[in-house]
Amino acid sequence: HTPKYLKDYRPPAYWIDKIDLQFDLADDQTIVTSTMKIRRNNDVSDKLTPLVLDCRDLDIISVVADDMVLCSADYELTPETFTLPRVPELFVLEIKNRLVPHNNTALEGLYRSGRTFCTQCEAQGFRRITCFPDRPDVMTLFSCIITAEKKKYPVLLSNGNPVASGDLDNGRHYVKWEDPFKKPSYLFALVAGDLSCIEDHFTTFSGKNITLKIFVEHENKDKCSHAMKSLKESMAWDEERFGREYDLDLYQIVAVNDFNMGAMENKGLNIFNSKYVLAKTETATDTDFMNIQRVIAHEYFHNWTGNRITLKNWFQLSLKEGLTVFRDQEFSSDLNSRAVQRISDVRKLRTFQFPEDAGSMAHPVRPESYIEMNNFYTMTVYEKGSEVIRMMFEILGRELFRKGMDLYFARFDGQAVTTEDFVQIMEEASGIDLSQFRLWYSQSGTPRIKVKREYDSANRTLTIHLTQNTPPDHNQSEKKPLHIPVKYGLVSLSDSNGNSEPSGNSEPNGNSEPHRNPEQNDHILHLKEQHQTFTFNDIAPETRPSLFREFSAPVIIENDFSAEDLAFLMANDTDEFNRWDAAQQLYFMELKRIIGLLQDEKASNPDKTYNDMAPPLSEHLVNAFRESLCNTTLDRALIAQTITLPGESEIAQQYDPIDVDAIHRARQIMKQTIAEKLATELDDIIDLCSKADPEDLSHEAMADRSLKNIALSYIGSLDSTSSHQIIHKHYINAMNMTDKIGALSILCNSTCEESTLNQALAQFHLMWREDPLVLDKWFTVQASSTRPGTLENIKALTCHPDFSWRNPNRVRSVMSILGTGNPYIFHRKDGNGYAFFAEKIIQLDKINSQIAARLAGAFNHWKKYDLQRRTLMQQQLEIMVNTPDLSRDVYEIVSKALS
Ligand code: DPP
Ligand code: ZN
Repeated sequence: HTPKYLKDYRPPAYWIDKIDLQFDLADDQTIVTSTMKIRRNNDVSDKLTPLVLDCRDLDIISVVADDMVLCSADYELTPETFTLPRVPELFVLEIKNRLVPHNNTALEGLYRSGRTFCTQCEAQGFRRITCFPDRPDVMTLFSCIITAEKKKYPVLLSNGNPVASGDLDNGRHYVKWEDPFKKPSYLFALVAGDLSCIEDHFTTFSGKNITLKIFVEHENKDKCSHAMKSLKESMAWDEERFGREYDLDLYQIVAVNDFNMGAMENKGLNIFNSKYVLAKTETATDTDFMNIQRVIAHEYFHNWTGNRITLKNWFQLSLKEGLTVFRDQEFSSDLNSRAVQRISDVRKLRTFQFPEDAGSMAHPVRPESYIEMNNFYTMTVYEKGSEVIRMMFEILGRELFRKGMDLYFARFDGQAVTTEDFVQIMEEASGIDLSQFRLWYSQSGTPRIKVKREYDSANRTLTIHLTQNTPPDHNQSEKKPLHIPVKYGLVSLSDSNGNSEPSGNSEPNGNSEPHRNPEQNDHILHLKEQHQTFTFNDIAPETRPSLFREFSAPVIIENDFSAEDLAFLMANDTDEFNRWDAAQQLYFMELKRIIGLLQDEKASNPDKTYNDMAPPLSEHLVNAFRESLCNTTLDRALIAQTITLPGESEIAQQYDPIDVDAIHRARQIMKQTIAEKLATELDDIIDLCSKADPEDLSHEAMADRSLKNIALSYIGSLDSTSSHQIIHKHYINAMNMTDKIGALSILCNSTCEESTLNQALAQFHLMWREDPLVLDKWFTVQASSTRPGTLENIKALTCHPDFSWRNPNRVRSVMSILGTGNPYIFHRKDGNGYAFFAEKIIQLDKINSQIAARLAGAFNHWKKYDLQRRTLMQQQLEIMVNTPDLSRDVYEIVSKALS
């Protein structure tokens, strides 16, 4: 399990100009024949340089080099490499090998999902199909002939265009595909199955007519229209916003049930987890609909940012992922609500990326080493990577950023490049120096920004001191100051536009001039030093600065705001994101106060449990909450976001050690108090928001449902039969999945009678047992519960006849929820949560190591807990790391956690 390092990168020794693949598919085995035109890379190799191809446990049948049949003594085969010691400068190599796809439970390479054959090659799955230089900088022309029994596998697909097809003997048939674009092997795809197809068309801006096809199992044909609509929206948006036109005549999407990732951007043949394709209002929630739109767009956008321009090596993953996430976030913002989109993206970043950046797997956006590449498809590479692009977008401004993108496409089309190439292009297009900015790619950790204000009433000046500090970690023992764009406004009652420029600075240590983007209303302060001071003149006394508007940098902000300042910003800030954030800060402040009171009470009464304590909530918080709830002018989707409390994991980040039980209890007290004090207001809102047509997917209808369901969750938190009856009634009357699962999830977290809950769950199961995606939700709501007995129920769920360790969605619906979504249960003080979890990781590792490694990440923060929990988690990590034949995936995660 040795690491690979960025510093060891060397260009490939040989190029593969062309590969012709043939797959002979049958139920028991598949024969793969690969014919490669190989050319020495004379820049780095000579005739003594051996040809080393990647492979992974391949069963080779025959090898032919330039028509010469080789015997096994002529080549060297190890589990991971195929080597020919001496080869000519230019030659043809044919390798035949045997695969058994139905035994492939890792779901990498060629495998079966139900009765369908499919592939997943990113990052290094192609080497499980055939011997090849399986690295993204080897770009090759692919053709692919697929043969299979016609009746069982009428649909045979690969990348590019179909160029020939026909019937063969024995009821078999074939289709030949050719992809006119060179591509790295990770973008290869093949599908064979008995599938339905829905078809549509898109006319590009140059008038080209593109055929769009979505392939699904026959029974799902009525669930594709939203995905198709989203695809057309994506194609139009990429033309409009980035001038990018689609380049083949055909765009195909296939939905499969067994898939490790969300979806895969294979050239001309995207393969999707069915979760991100299939939807109708009876079976999918509003969130599902939004996610489908986003993921369809994301994979489509990869055609330019990822496929046409690809990666020089896997360390550059964020070049395509960070950029493509930025593009899909912008797409979702343009099509839906920008503020709501930003809030949900930031919530995701804070809940998942910030802890990753502070834990044992912390790594820079451009990592410098990996043991298993699959472990680096992370929140840091994706979400922080997108924030880094977003900061460049803010620093350059919309127009210069677009100019940079145009130049990027023009310069690097058809090439495999690096994040450094991207930053250089942005500098070239804009003339802006990004040398310090580059640190965002190489330095890990979340910067903390301390804000201190000083108001001089005699001179009417407001001075803001900003101090940045990134805690050291195993990547860098000393962190340099970053270039941080601070988008800001000044909020006062007289000038609620909040636009004022700071005057020159008096501090000696290099304070920058304010920079203004002509096309933007907000100003940006450029924080580049560790400490910088900005002074604003002629400022009214009640003015508050609104900093990091729209969350202009992925940092932790430590404000000096009082509850009163926050209430003021909640009411008056023109930046919708910061209004929401002010509310969140206010909740945090109150939660921390309550947690402190709980801990104090426990310290003086060690026998008491937190459940017996109920310190009262501050009146100002209830009032602020009431004002948000009853705001009749605001978008209801924003109200829903505003009245959603920070989650337990987000609160936990503010503590070391983390007191899981106090955090849970404080949040519960807050919910219950609000539910009691604002019962009438909540009831009114629920009524008001219950009028939307259950099939309506407009923003307003979705907003109403989200506000109604969050309001219901407050009611459901009360320990009273009448409130349980209200939720139950909503469950019974729900006319779409959003409302159905919303109410069921509230019931699962309530103190309602066991029989009521069991009856509802049984009814739901009976209704949806045939629909795997809906059944996932049934598992998830139960695994998310904080009722007593949840861990025992989760254990039982993993033995349920409908549970399978082979299906990643099903595993995630229970295990990921327990490991990352339900801290109160996972961190049970007796350690049973940890023991169960580790045992299952070890078992799952034999089936699907990629998913097992994901789960193992739940232990990454073990050092942040109290001694008892820490010891228990450490024990489980030791058990895992000492397991014989542990995969390198899980090994990397647990060994890094222990080190
Ligand atoms: N398919 C994954 C994604 O699009 C990996 N490329 O993010
Ligand atoms: Zn992607």
